Amino acid sequence: MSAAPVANSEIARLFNEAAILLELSNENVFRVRAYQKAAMIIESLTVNAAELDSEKLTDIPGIGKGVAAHIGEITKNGTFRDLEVLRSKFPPGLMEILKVQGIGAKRARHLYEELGVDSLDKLKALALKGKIRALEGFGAKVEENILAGVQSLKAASPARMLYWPARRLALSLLERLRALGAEKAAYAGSLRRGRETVGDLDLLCAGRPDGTLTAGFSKLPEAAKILSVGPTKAAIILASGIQCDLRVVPPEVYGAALNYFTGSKEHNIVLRELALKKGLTLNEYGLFRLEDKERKRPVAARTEEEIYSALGLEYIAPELREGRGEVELALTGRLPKLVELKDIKGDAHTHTDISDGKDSMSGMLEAARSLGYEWVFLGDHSKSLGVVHGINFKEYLSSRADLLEAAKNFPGLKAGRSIEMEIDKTGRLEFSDGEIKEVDLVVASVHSSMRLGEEEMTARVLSAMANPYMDALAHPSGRQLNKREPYKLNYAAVFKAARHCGTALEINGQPERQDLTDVTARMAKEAGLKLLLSSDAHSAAQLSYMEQAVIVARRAGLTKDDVLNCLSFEDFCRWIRERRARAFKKF
Ligand code: DGT
Ligand code: CA
Ligand code: CA
Ligand code: ZN
Repeated sequence: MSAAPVANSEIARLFNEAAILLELSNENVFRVRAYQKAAMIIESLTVNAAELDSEKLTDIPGIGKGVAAHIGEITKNGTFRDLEVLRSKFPPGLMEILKVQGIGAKRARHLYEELGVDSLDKLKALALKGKIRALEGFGAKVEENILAGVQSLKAASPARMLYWPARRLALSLLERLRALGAEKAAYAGSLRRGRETVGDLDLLCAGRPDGTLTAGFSKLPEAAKILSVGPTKAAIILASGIQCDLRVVPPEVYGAALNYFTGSKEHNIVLRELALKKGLTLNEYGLFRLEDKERKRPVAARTEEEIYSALGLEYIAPELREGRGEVELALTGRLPKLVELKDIKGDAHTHTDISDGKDSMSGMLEAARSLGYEWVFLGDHSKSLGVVHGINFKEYLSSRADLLEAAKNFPGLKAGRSIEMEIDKTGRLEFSDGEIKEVDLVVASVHSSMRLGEEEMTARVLSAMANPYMDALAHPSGRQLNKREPYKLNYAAVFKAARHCGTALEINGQPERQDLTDVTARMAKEAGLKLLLSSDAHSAAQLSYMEQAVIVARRAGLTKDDVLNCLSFEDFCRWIRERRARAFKKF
């Protein structure tokens, strides 16, 4: 058995760390970008970077000799020299400070150099004493925000891992388990249910319970710490700090174990109660008749499908297994037919390198085509937000002409030019009425003054929606998981107004956004609204975040009919035209 290669996610993590440390060192911004870009490319590879030689690595667009050499070092040593040199320059606590909302490399360096801030606790203590505001470029407001940031960071810890990186990790571990001889391998638990964050990873294998798999698992390079190893169970802590549990079961009971360890606990309880009513009993080894005291001859155990069917239920997709009434629906054949990734025909909220995206229009079109999309809207911000260069109306028109030109190289892919329109503090959209009506698709969102009270924030969003050209409300809560709380919004009022104006609500697929959430998206559907799924991609590789949005949509119980991305380009454009015309009559 050869040693398993280092996971792509781990390599990406090291490059991102190097980028942050370079920024702290006030290094040339191009070197910083080079590391960030390398991290992004490696994270999106479908092969293990650690298994490629330097020639193959440099064949990958965006990976040069330097990065390839670093990957070689990481494969051998788990780190690279340049990173170690950078690490030695700063105290480890400084990386923690950078997680505080509102503190970037520049501020962190300033805090460290001027006040010796090298830990979250020190930062909090100084903020409470009012010492931060005195620093040049900080002030009382910034100090207050920093304090709030430290608090919400502490409240969120121990942080649950975001779905997307957790799934990448799990998939790479499943590969290892198959290489170790597992007949079948899957992730279970909250990850399989598609929860927005997960507490730990639960992996399940079918194989001989003789201890080979668990022992091999505990010796993987990803295992930073071993918690326990037995013949059928093992638990390790991964480098990122998250726990990973492994269970090994014989293939005959794989379905029962998968069902049990997928949960949720609430779903399992409802299933067990139903089993009892039918004179059956359900556990991780199978579904048995109560009379079968020895539990030797299961009615069903090999697959989940057999178990649901033996219980008289439709198959329940893992995303619905939260004990929210799904078993009652399955009993009477009323489960929604959930939307699937393959139903998605296009993406409507993206960014190019004209504002804050990393890739050109052609790069984005190429990626959209490789995903098999029928259509894509390439967007950019309307307004300059901090470092982001937004576009004005003139730039919109010229870049739209450029897009239509570039799209000629992609026959079969239809393209439109969208704008992520800033909703200002008073609820006005950035472009004038005469300008905005020329924009192919307008997704509007809030990025500033996010601390308004609920009433004021709701009024702000409602007044934006009164603009007939606002087609969709993007990332409607403004939250960033583990970082920033959602802003206060009266969803019932917003959904009612959206229904009136024909505005779509977005499910944003950025792993740290995921809003609307499974709960609010379900409310939106019940309020009669259509949902727009988007990757909000800031690079070509990020177009794949559409899958994250689909998972949220499935947890919300959405079908193809609820999701605008399932329309053909022609029908989607008709939807835009008709909603604008209808909305116009009302205002
Ligand atoms: P997490 O890890 O907090 O994101 O959430 P889960 O759902 O992955 O929870 P976890 O890892 O504690 O357990 C995985 C699954 O195993 C859980 O969804 C259902 C099953 N399970 C664990 N403990 C129990 C239990 O005490 N009773 C029942 N019925 N099922 C359990
Ligand atoms: Ca779990
Ligand atoms: Ca667990
Ligand atoms: Zn945005």
